[in-house]
Amino acid sequence: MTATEAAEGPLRTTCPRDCYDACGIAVHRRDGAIRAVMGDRDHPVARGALCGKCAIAYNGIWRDPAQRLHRPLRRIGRKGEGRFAPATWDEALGDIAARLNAIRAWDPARILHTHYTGTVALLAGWFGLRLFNAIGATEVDPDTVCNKAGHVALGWTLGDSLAGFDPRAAKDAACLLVWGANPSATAPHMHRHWVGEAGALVVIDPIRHETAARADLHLQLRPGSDAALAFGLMHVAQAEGLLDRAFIARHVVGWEAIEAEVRAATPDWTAEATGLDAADILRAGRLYARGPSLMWLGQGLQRQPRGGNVFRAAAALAAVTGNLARPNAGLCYMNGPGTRGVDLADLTCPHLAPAEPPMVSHLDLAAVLADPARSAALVCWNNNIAASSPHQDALHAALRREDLLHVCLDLFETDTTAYADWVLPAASFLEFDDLVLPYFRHDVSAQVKAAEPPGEALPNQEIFRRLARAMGLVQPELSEPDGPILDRLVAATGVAPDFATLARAGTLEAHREIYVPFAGFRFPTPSGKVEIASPAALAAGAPLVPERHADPPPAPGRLRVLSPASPWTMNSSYANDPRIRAKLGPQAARLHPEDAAARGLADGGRAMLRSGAGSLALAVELDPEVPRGVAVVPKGRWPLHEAEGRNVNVLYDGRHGDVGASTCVHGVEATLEPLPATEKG
Ligand SMILES: Nc1nc2c(c(=O)[nH]1)N[C@H]1C(S)=C(S)[C@@H](COP(=O)(O)OP(=O)(O)OC[C@H]3O[C@@H](n4cnc5c(=O)[nH]c(N)nc54)[C@H](O)[C@@H]3O)O[C@H]1N2
Ligand SMILES: Nc1nc2c(c(=O)[nH]1)N[C@H]1C(S)=C(S)[C@@H](COP(=O)(O)OP(=O)(O)OC[C@H]3O[C@@H](n4cnc5c(=O)[nH]c(N)nc54)[C@H](O)[C@@H]3O)O[C@H]1N2
Ligand code: SF4
Ligand SMILES: [Mo]
Repeated sequence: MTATEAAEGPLRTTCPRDCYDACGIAVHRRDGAIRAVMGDRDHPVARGALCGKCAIAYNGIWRDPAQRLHRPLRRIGRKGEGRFAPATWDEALGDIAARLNAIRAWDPARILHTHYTGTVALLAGWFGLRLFNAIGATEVDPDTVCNKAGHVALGWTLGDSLAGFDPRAAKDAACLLVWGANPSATAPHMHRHWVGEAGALVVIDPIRHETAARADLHLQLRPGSDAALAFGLMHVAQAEGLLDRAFIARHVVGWEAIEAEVRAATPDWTAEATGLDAADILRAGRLYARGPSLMWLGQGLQRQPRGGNVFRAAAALAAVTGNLARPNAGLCYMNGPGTRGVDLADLTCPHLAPAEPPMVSHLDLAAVLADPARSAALVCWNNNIAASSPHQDALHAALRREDLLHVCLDLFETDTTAYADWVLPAASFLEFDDLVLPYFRHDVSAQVKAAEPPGEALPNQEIFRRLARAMGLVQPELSEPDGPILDRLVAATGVAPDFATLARAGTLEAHREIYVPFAGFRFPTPSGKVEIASPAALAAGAPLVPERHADPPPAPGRLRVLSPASPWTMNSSYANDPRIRAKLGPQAARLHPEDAAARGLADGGRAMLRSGAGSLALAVELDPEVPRGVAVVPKGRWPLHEAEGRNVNVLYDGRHGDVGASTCVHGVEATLEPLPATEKG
């Protein structure tokens, strides 16, 4: 133990994974080296424990020097082979800068950059956009692979998708509705310590995950039938005098336009459309509408072909029952930096862009990368596209293009780095200071440097500063150092005067009183009201009002493939840790025993899952809790660890959802056929 540690205890920092929990971490060190990474006992969410996956990975591959990238790597093999030779930073940045400048002089929009939430810390997540804004590159719209439909739909309806309820409100709420989220995997501490705080817990999910199993009421509906359910729940409120007529009159536009549809959504109709029991629909409608109720809209919920419509219908339910803009009532999709007083533009500097930056959807990435007229370079950071983006076979084929300059920043050699011309070693969150604004609680948390990066690895933002310099770009924003930015952001939150003060505390609450989104009933829509009827939606080609829609059940012989989060990986992160891989077991499809029997499949047998886009050989796991017509194949495995070099994303052709060119990966339908035991997959 160092003298400092003896005096002050372990170093406090924050987990910056894309996770609702944003745990406080205690780093135990001895003689300057990290001994153990554990949950911070004093942190209100972590309460002394990391989740299982981080407890393994932060004490495994993330700190294993043999697994981490140390130096820039230059490709010496064919793309996809993953053969590299080490190079110096000067060689790497010199070559990348020269090639990017040449493309820039000709058509900067053919430089693509894709980034997502490998880390959500602000500098490592967002500083890089300054460079790409300055050169007028094309951004692969990050949210399109995750949650864009929900953002667009809530933007239309409420004016803001990033102002959600304060989780501290739960203990005074009569009902918490968890809709298409799986906290038991994706917010494990909220699952354990928080979801039970409200009077009643209602979960709406086709899968009976652990949070659903502990709920007072689990509505295990058919995938894609949630808008019909929302209308059914509004019907219960309408029929039982539980509508908030005063709220509707003052704060809602468009109730009259859906009222007849709500009247038609009787419990019997809704039961038929969703596969639920009418009695459960009644019970859920009463519990929720009586309120005060909180509605947590999960990201899994909107990854459906009509996910935008689902979100508009759900938000309408919250509005017409008056469960918005009140203490202990509200909805949460996620909480953005704005609820902490931070403007992301301070980090991304959109003013540097010569024009509105061009964008393409992740769903079109394979097609754009296959086309030299649309792409000449790709810079990828915080994002493992070869594992996690749709249309996997087509994307891998496009990444083999010899004339595409591909630069990839990561901590590890991944499926994506295997295709890169240059792999640049990034420092991990344990190795530099940064700021985390959790997207569930309204906290402000410090990420604090606990160790030196391995070898020559650098934080993303430093790599982008050096690249900008190598490219001869002189705007001062491109070289601004971390310290002043962190101090400015912390000061903007108001929780502390500077970063060092926050770092000593670890995490501070941004609001002393419970935060009430849309307080004073101020909705930042064009009308200032909740827009169930949205002219903006209509202008974008969507219906004026949400529709009483349910996807039909899969065609005979087909299964709806759901590929949600696994408790053992963070998206694709950690699937390279041997202890995590042991937890994951073989790639498998979980399905109902009757669906398996109908196909001649037994537990542990091998089968081929086949969609219009591709096919995947995997093991079969029987689970009576999975509803009929559904196969569950969790996301996050690394194609390069699989015999066939593929994961579940080979099945999704990248079809756009109804709103925002956003993913509808949970809308994939596939057949499943037995494979002879000898045929390897
Ligand atoms: N089938 C299916 N596919 C899905 C989904 C689904 O539900 N089903 N979900 C989608 C969703 S929601 C998402 S968000 C995507 C995300 O999918 P991924 O892009 O796989 O996300 P992550 O694993 O969070 O992070 C990506 C990479 O960031 C790296 N990384 C971590 N920290 C840093 C850092 O500081 N610097 C750098 N340079 N790299 C770092 C990690 O090592 C990792 O390789 O997957 C999508 N894919
Ligand atoms: N352990 C772990 N935690 C994670 C991640 C991870 O990969 N692993 N990923 C992180 C990221 S990037 C994100 S975006 C979040 C996502 O976290 P969540 O919001 O919890 O989303 P998912 O796990 O994708 O899906 C949640 C649930 O949506 C359900 N679902 C699918 N289709 C439908 C439908 O039609 N109707 C309803 N009602 N439910 C449906 C699935 O059955 C699943 O249980 O998790 C974050 N946290
Ligand atoms: S991934 Fe989530 S649950 Fe796990 S340690 Fe990080 S914040 Fe906590
Ligand atoms: Mo995500």
